[in-house]
Amino acid sequence: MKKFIIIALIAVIAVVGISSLLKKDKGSDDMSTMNMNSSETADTETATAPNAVSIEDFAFKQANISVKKGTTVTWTNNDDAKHNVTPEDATDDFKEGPLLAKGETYSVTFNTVGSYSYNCSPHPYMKGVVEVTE
Ligand SMILES: [Cu+2]
Repeated sequence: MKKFIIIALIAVIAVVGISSLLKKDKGSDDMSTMNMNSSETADTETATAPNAVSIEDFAFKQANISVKKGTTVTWTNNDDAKHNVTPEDATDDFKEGPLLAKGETYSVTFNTVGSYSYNCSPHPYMKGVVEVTE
């Protein structure tokens, strides 16, 4: 009878021990999965200069940007087609740019706070806005 009790005790200890080990493993698995997910999220955010606008696929990217007063914004044409930057209301700072071939750039320094809408004169449906803040 004593032998049976000892065997039963060992069995109980073994079961409790194994199940707590399994729980631990599961917990650490969840943790590592979470860590992987958070680093993946960070990687997907690509850092682009806030004052750079790419012209690609017949669109300005990003179409809407916000910069501080005194910032020079540079547009780069990455399309095979020629594009330009044409302000809706030209100012002393912001004038119509030349037609840009692929790889060419156009830069404008915005010295006055305001909202500057522009498009591409050959393709007026291509639109963008530069918000200039204090
Ligand atoms: Cu265009």
